[in-house]
Amino acid sequence: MFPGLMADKYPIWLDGEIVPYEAATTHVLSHSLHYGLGAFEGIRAYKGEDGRSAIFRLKEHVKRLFDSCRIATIEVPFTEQEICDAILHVVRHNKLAECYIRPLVWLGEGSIKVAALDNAVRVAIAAWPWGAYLGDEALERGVRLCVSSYSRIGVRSHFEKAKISGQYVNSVLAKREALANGFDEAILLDAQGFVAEGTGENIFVVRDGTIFTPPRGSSILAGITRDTLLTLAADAEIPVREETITRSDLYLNDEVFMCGTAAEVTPVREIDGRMIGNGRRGPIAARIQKDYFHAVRGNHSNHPEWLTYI
Ligand code: PPE
Repeated sequence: MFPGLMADKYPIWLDGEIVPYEAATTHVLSHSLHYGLGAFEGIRAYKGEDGRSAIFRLKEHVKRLFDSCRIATIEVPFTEQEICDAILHVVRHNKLAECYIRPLVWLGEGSIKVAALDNAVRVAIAAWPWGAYLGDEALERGVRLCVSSYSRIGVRSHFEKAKISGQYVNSVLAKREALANGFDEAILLDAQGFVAEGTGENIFVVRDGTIFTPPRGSSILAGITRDTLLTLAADAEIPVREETITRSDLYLNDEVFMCGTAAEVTPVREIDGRMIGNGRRGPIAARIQKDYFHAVRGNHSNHPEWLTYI
């Protein structure tokens, strides 16, 4: 089901040092395994035309990890700078020119009571090569989506700005349902029925040359890729409106695409069995995708501030 994963036994940074893959373990009575209080990030590194590799928007990802922990009332036993350095260290140690990086903060063994105020806070950073999240063809041909039967958890009980582990049960179930029904990915509507996001991606709709995406503060993760695309669209003078999107907008449009660190910029060719545009990657998705891959690789990019060279 996950080709390549077993072979990717790269050493992992664990609580301050690099350990062999097999040694990066936690006890079955780790609090987070039972209750889901933990936080994680997904970050990518890319190699540019000049042969140099860089981590994309490292500081922003590490800041969001700390923001997630603040919301989750977890005190990280490292500084943001130490975690940035640790990420660079593990990527260099594993000699990875291009990779996905997964920092995880969780509560270890100790009390198994709900509050778990004194359990050790553990931190791991894994890094391994990872290709296209939604399949190799997805970036060019586009993916097939369904509107999920699950709603995005509402902002009264879901911290939309945090990547808190337990919150992802909602995504896991929606993704499993979509795959079981033969789709590539699900779109979740929020509690009111407005379009929120994919299980691990933000969503963009194009109509008459304007890009629309749900606003920050709605039931979406304010993705770093989303923010990148808003900047790239402004650079390209493509008008963007952050506004509420309905299910009608998913059907009445010229193009749809999704984005995320893992998913990068993935065009959508079908939603609920209805063809989007002409069923192929549209011109605005193609333009934004090209600009995105230039930016992450530092090729012909106006945003060197987004790169931390390895
Ligand atoms: N929404 C959700 C729910 C989400 O999980 C992600 C990231 C995004 C939007 C896009 O955020 P950003 O990566 O900052 O642009 N999903 C991460 C995890 C995917 C997974 O675990 O699978 C990711 O893309 O790394």
